[in-house]
Amino acid sequence: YKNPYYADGRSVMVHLFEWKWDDIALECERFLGPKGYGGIQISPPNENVVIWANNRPWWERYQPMSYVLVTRSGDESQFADMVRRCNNAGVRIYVDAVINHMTGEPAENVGTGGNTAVFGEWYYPAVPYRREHFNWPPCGIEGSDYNTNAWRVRNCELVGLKDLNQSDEHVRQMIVNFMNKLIDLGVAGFRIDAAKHMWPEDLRIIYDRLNNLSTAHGFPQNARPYIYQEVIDYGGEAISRNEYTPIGAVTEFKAGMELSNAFRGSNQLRWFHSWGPSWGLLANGDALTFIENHDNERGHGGGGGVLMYKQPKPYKAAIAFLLAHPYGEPQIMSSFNFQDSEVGPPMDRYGNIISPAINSDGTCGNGWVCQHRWRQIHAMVGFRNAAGNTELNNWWDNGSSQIAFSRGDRAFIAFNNDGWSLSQNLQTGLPKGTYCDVISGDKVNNSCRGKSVTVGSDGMAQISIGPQEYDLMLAIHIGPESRL
Ligand code: QV4
Ligand code: CA
Repeated sequence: YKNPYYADGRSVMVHLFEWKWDDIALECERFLGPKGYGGIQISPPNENVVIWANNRPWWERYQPMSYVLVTRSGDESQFADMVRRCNNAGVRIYVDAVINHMTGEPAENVGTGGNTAVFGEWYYPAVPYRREHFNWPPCGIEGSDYNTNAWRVRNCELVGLKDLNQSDEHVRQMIVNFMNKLIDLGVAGFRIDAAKHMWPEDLRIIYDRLNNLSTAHGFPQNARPYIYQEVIDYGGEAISRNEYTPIGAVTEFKAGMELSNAFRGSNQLRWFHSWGPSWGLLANGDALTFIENHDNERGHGGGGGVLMYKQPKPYKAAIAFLLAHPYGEPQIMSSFNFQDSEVGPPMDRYGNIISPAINSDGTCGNGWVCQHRWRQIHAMVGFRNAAGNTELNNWWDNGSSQIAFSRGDRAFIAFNNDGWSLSQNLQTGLPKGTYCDVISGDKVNNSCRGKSVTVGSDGMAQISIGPQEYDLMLAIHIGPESRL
């Protein structure tokens, strides 16, 4: 359950938060496939309750009404078309699976697929679920439970969301049917929403009943779905992420917290020489790493304090480190612009999501941020793919926040988060030649729009990054995007 089964030579997952299936299919073909992205986390594909009272907030999608594949992102045929086209473009799809709970008790009672429920009776006819399928009698998770009471965190309601009993055979079967349907449609795995709120032994039984990935969609024989479980664990709680690593990968929230802290200037980059488990992070193969997610970029999920698109310079640098370093399975966020933390994606007055516009310079419009299209970010996907599974070598630092390292003889990166210039002759590990820095500009017509770096036959090169430059890192690698 810990292998994302990316296509050969690819890496990096992007969360296309609230995107529509038709738009994702196009994005796979016109951008993500060509740029080397490995996969996409999509928003929950199953029917959710419609909440006009809050003007269609993004979080309505975390209140399931049924497992019918109809949402604002599209219907089942659009979903199937997206998965097929993305797989054909070499890009895998990972589903955000909301299986801990159903809805709360909203005033409105119609789902995105037109189904209704009887909230007061815990009755969801379109699944079907009835009262006996929920943890009973209902109780609400209180703040103090997280530190003291694992049972209540798992058997009581998370913010009033009706809590399914995953030890019930019928509940297991409905969840397994839903997930297997998605696997048969060609998805490569799942984010398990609110995994902390479910018992690991129940999850194990559910995972073990999942089908192998579909060979009809290009996966190898006997491939198990990639499973990464959302467990927020900064330490000190009654529930530990270590209870979940035996059954799948886990979201590593500490990675984004530490990198945000450092690139904000509150910690020196030299300490990242030992980045990985010795920082208290999960074992390499267990960790889904990211800077920010859809919750903490907007202060949900105990969030806050992480870098996000509104602080572009340190944010891009934190992502560059995340993608350059071999530790973890990295994911990046692709957001829509927001001021209000509840507001949903750009929509028309009927509630239909408005597609991103693609500007002539490749950036997005219509309210979509599209970090995955920022040059400094997609260039680092190319860097990671060029680096492959090479090790980290040639670490250098100045005793403060100027650092550099190489990945085997394939890729080299330097960062300057100090308030003065970096100007050094450094070992890049790369073959002799001239390389374009992929951060400061593309290679166009065999010349560099940004900086160029000349590597000598001994692998050494003069590296310069001033303190006031637009970006604080420089990256070069083998392969046509960088080498002249
Ligand atoms: C309100 C009150 C409750 C009350 C309830 C009574 O706040 O105190 O009990 O009414 O009915 C929305 C509202 C929330 C409301 C709730 C139920 O924001 O105010 O409760 O609906 O009506 C997202 C949002 C939540 C949202 C939820 C469902 O973040 O605000 O709740 O969707 O729409 C913990 C967990 C972690 C979780 C994180 C947010 O350990 O698992 O909190 N993260 C995941 C997702 C997240 C999602 C959920 C879990 C739930 O990443 O996006 O919550 O599926 O850390
Ligand atoms: Ca639960």
